[in-house]
Amino acid sequence: MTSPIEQTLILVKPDGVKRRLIGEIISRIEAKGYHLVAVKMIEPELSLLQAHYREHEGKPFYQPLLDFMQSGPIVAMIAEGERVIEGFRSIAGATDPTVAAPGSIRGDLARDQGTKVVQNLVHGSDSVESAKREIGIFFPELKK
Ligand code: D4T
Repeated sequence: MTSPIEQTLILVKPDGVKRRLIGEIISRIEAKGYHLVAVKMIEPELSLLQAHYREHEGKPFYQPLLDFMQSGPIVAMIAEGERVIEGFRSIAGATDPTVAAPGSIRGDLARDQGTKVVQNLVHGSDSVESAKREIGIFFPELKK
């Protein structure tokens, strides 16, 4: 079986940065064997987050999600490798950290904090199309 090399957008969310987990998260990505091809710390503009999370507009957690994502710096990264989109979502674990599998980033390092939006440390693109779109949003300077 041959798999194409993919790229995915990974974010360390403000809870991950505040809890000093950037290194731990990057270690897990690299230990799995993926290559980081771009990394930067940013405080994203509202318009950038609105573009990124447009699919969630109107949902009850939408505004809390935007507020949370603006509550401190985040780290944006592009990781590369065969099936990296699926592979990173596997090492990130389920969206709800309470039930995310032990061994995953969210399962080992996060839990329900009683907040209106789930604080789950990381984001990873969920498809090739999303990855292209999200990399364009967070890394416009890399557009070919
Ligand atoms: P992200 O996009 O941050 O990687 O997370 P997921 O891919 O795992 O989840 P998502 O896009 O469906 O949700 C985005 C963000 O909103 C929070 N959330 C989500 C929440 O607080 N309540 C919910 O019911 C859902 C679905 C968690 C992640």
